[in-house]
Amino acid sequence: MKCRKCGGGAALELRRHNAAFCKPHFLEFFRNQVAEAIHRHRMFTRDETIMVAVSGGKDSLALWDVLIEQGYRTAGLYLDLGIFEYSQESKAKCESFAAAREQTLVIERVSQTVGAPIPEVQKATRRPTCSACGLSKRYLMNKAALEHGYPVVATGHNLDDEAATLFGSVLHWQTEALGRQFPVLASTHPKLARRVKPLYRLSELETAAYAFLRGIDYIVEECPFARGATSIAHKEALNRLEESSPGAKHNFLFGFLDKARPAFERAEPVELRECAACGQVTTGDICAFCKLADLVKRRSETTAPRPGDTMNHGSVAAHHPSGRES
Ligand code: Q46
Ligand code: ZN
Ligand code: ZN
Repeated sequence: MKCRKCGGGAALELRRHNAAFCKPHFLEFFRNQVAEAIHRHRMFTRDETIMVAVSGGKDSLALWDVLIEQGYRTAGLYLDLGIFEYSQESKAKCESFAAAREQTLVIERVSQTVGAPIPEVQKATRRPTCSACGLSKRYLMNKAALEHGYPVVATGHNLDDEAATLFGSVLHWQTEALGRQFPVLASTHPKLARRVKPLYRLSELETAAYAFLRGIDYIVEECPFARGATSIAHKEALNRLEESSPGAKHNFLFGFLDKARPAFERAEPVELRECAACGQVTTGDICAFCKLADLVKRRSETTAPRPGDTMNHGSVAAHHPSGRES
């Protein structure tokens, strides 16, 4: 295999592009794809400071790395979800990444705002863990951006993530979600930060290769709740399609963005107001996050201490099952 650009030995073959690249030319390809995403969708300018939401995984750290390297002003945001050892290890990766590059890292603890770590929040809702987690993450990202004065939040969603989300929405014909699926979500209210996905043109394989070639130390383990999540099943189905027909994922996502999405866009923007409890933006009186936090609070008040519990007050739900706050 030879590099398409220089004819030297290739480090990576990209079947969907019918091309192979050596290390420097792959890194150039990666940066160009990110630059194209930023430019095409006017994601941000060099005058803005971008808050990069990092999980400690390859995608978000690759994103932060490429933005720093391209000279953008950035700050990291790590949301500590309180998910056992996974959260401790992923936080440590983000902290050492930020320290090595002398970047600001804002850390927000979910247990502080919601009243309990994610595994306990799930018990209060009795809905899939990822739905309470996703809601909390979106809320806290926006809250942190507002409080720290950052106009835009960038996430590490890649082409595989976006294609899997699209596949899930199409399977259930979730037309609202289809209308919202886009690499940029504009700020439609002074209290809403813009949300952007500069890696949407790059596959998971490509972000992994970038992280490896740049020597980024990321957490390889997935969140324990990712196992069995429907999004994983959707990714596997798309990977099988991709194997027999390279470029299928790309065509599925890009075809939707170019040709189908306008049909799902709302003619009228939704009316937004401020939550009566927390002041963040919502469509009702009380936002979904405050309702969730209230549910967690009520559960912790009614949860009677079990035999063997060392605590004799009603805050069992606010603690890690192992007795250690993460
Ligand atoms: S962190 Fe949260 Fe994910 Fe874990 S609980 Fe689900 S949504 S899988 S990206
Ligand atoms: Zn080359
Ligand atoms: Zn609220």
